[in-house]
Amino acid sequence: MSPTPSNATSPSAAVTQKFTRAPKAELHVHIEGTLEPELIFALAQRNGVTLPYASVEALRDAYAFTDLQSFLDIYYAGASVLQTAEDFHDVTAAYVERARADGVVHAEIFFDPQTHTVRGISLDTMLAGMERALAQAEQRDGFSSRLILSFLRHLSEDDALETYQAALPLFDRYPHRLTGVGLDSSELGHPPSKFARVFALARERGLKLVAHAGEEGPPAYIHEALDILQVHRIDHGVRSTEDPALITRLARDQIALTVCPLSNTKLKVFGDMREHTLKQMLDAGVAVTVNSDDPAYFGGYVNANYAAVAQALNLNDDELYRIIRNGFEASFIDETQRATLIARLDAHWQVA
Ligand code: ES4
Ligand code: ZN
Repeated sequence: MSPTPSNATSPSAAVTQKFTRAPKAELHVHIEGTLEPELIFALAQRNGVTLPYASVEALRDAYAFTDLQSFLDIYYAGASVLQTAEDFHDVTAAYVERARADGVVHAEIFFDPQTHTVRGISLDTMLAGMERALAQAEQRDGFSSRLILSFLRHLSEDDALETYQAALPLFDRYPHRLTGVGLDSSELGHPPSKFARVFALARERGLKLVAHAGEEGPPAYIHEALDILQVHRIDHGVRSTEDPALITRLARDQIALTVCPLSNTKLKVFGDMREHTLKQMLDAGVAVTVNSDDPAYFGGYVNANYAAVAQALNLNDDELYRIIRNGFEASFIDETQRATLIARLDAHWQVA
């Protein structure tokens, strides 16, 4: 049987079927960024919060971003509906369901505690809700996960240190789940070096370390995240192509980048997906992964991110396999689980 003309002219069509169902890891997703407008309205009503938007449609219409800050302003406003452990449970359970539909079998999920503690919500409340959803997903569906506590870089390091100290009992209570710290929010003007002390404490404690760097910020911020914070992965890192020595370093040391293609085009890091640096980095041997960042705001979960970048950059079957595999290689899981998940991917890839 010959393929239809549309298949013949679309090299990514055959590949599409295969990767949509492939088991994957998602290593860069903010739980607050998975709040769909419908859930924002439902939680606002449940909690008696008045939103400055008349309807779900009006809120969605406001999702026209010009840069990172224009997004963050709306993202923090949306996150204000999260108040009770039940709310944190519900947003987490909804994310897991949606991610599972895209083949995600392991997720490492950021949360921004300072966004909530400033409103009087305790770390206990956040963790209790998220843990209940993630433990259930693990038991019922075999969905494995980690949580990464992310510091807001537009706030002071003292604020981050206070947050870190307050979280110490939670690292003890949820050692299987809460396994790392990260750094996010407004990048320009807030270099990684600003958070040297809090990352040193987390490192001494043996936590996994990641930082957003080279999203809007320069390659120098990526060097700082590696040299000063000593992170294990870089979130975004898409501007690393501006520094050939950095690309060589990332490839040599196999520092994974958690790339989020739809985020980068929605926030105008790239004017068009065809300008995305993912393939250049992949060709140079950098361990790039594909992730959704804030899928409720950027127009797609993990498969939509793969599809968009695969089509724009003409990624072939082998390249997609490598990116998916990189996700498991870069996951903060033990070697037994890593081998199991890669074997599942290989079994799928060979027969699909
Ligand atoms: C974020 Cl896209 C992005 N960049 C930096 N910080 C963030 N927090 C949530 N999404
Ligand atoms: Zn992010």
